[in-house]
Amino acid sequence: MRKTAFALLAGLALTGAAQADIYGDEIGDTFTGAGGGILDIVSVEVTNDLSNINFSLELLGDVDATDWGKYMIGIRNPGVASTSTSNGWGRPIELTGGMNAWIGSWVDSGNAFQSFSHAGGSWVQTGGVGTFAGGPTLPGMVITKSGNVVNITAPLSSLDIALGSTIVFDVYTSGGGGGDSAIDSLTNPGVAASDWGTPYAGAGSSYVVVPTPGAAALAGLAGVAALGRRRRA
Ligand SMILES: [Ca+2]
Ligand SMILES: [Ca+2]
Repeated sequence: MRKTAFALLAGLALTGAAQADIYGDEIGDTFTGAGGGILDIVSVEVTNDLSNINFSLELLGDVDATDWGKYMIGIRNPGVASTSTSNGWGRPIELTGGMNAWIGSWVDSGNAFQSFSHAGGSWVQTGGVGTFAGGPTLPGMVITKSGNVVNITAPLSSLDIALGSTIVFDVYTSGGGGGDSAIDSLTNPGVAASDWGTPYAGAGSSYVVVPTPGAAALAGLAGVAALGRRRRA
């Protein structure tokens, strides 16, 4: 019995915070070489804990050397009925089937991002961190850049993401123009937009937000087993 509990705990340790889903993308799948690769997504690693979700974007170019790129994430939550064919920034970018949460970020003028929700039927900014982002700056909100990597951490609550849910998401790069489209899309291996303002729609990929209900139940079981051990000690 005790061995079973230990095995469960070991398994949870392996599948908990250490779990990372890495989504690869083609290189060179942009219509323009502007920015020297900062608009070309190489891969994105997604992780979450009980409070926050983290997106680590690996780009072909160096965002310290060239910093005008805009990095955006569109999300569809299954538990939110309202969806939009647009996004929090009103860019010509659509997640096929709709989205209801949005992150818009930039790494010039200091790093910053804004989170948006469409849960109420229209886009509302739920939080922001960094220069010009507005607020509120929620606990857990962080954006950093270094070399080829942009790292964004957002509270699950700011994006209506529920533990155990399977979200659909895509990551986009763009320029600073208000009408600039998705120059690269993580989940599209081809050229996303054929020009700066060409509207883009793509289906996205799925990510399972841990812990799933099954894992949570196992965690509870393991916790009871640990409590039993302490009481016997
Ligand atoms: Ca790419
Ligand atoms: Ca792509």
